[in-house]
Amino acid sequence: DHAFWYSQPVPRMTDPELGPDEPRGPIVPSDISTVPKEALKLPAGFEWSSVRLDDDSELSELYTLLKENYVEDSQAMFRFEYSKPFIQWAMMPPGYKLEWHVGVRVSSSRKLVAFIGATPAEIVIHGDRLSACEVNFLCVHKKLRTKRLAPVLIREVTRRCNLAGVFQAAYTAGVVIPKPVGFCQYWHRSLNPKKLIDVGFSSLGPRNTMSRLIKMLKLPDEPLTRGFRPLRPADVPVCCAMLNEHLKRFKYYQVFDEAEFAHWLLPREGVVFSYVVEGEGGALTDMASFYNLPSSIIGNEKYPTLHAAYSYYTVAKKTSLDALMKDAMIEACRHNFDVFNALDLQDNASVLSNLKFGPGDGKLQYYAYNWKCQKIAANEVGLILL
Ligand code: NHW
Ligand code: EN5
Repeated sequence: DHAFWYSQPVPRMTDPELGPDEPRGPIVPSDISTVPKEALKLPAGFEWSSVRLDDDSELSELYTLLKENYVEDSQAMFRFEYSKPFIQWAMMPPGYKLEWHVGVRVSSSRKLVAFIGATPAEIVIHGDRLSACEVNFLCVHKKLRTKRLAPVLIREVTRRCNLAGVFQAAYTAGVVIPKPVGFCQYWHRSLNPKKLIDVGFSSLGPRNTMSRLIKMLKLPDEPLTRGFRPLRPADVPVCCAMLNEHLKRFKYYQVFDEAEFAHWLLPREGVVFSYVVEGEGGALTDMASFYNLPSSIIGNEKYPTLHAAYSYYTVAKKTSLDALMKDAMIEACRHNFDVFNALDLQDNASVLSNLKFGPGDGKLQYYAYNWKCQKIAANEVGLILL
């Protein structure tokens, strides 16, 4: 089994874990001279087509492909619905490459039926710094599933990354494939419990009532930390250094230059919400952020959309992580999100229960392509992919 993945430079499922003193490194050497110059062959009737995400009609095609065919929960009740500005944010960081936005079209109709995207990133894993890429938005139209198209997409994006001298990748998935370097669990904090229960996202415990639950989950109207305010362009140098310094504590993370930090963290309406704590003398002491990733509620007439905020980078230096996460949730509530989601990575596990999060039924596996290394525990994961 795993006929595709076992042809790739990834560990086998049955490989023993690397011991603490065994050397880490690439599984196959990086040799740009042997990378094929021509695209892989697609099945007859399909062709490669890089998707121009700065063109609204091509962006709309990818948006629709994902809205109708991307990730669902285990019971197919919810499906991610990344917005168009979110897709641009996720796929067009500084240094992005059009050729890494790999689309597949039906030749006759031009219909976009599959996609995989990669973006460049500096990744640190167990202290080794790699000029790598992050891979996301792998999607094959529902009518073309189980025809081994996904391996062709993955091989093609790999070839295009290799041509640019990139031989390692970071990616996450809800499924287990060879071979995770670690995994995290999703936790959820209800902001709008009545709607969440109505749509089957959560349920009312046997010894609970709606009014008790609403009261128990009620948040203040305004953030509680004095000096909590949106991140601004002038804050970028200080906050970029703060975040990079914070991430050094973990075993899998991304390094941001100031342009990347500005791209990933400056507030974008309806996409990413970021805040700092500004002290009396104007010193920036902490930051918090979350992104907006709604899901369609499959087959629900009354409520078409679940509005979910996902915890993004939070750095607690002077203020407690607990207080920062709570202020982020208060902001999410003010912006009418239904639920606040977080992974148990970084230091999150230590505050989630207190803040009335509960564990979800979803796990997120972390992967490293073409890199052999030791397993990483959830609280040693610093990397947050979208
Ligand atoms: S995870 C989200 C992935 N997308 C979805 O789940 C959307 C809904 N599902 C689909 O569209 C975030 C299809 O089911 C997909 C599979 C396209 C998932 N990752 O075509 P076949 C990401 O985007 C393997 C990797 O027949 P299909 C990260 C599967 O194990 N592999 O299946 C993406 C099997 O291989 P095996 C996955 O259902 C990272 C083969 O695909 C996978 O029609 C990509 C079957 O292919 C997944 N999520 O299409 C890797 N799901 O060996 C990047 C299934 O087991 C690697 N498979 O036989 C790095 C590349 C860059 C390197 C640069 C140096
Ligand atoms: C790569 N960038 O399963 C992304 N979500 O728990 C791709 N469950 O929402 C990888 N099943 O537990 C994506 N409610 C992998 C995740 C795919 C989506 C997914 C899970 C994460 C999820 C919900 C709904 C379950 C519906 C039935 C869930 C319980 C919430 C409850 C709130 C109150 C406190 C206890 C928990």
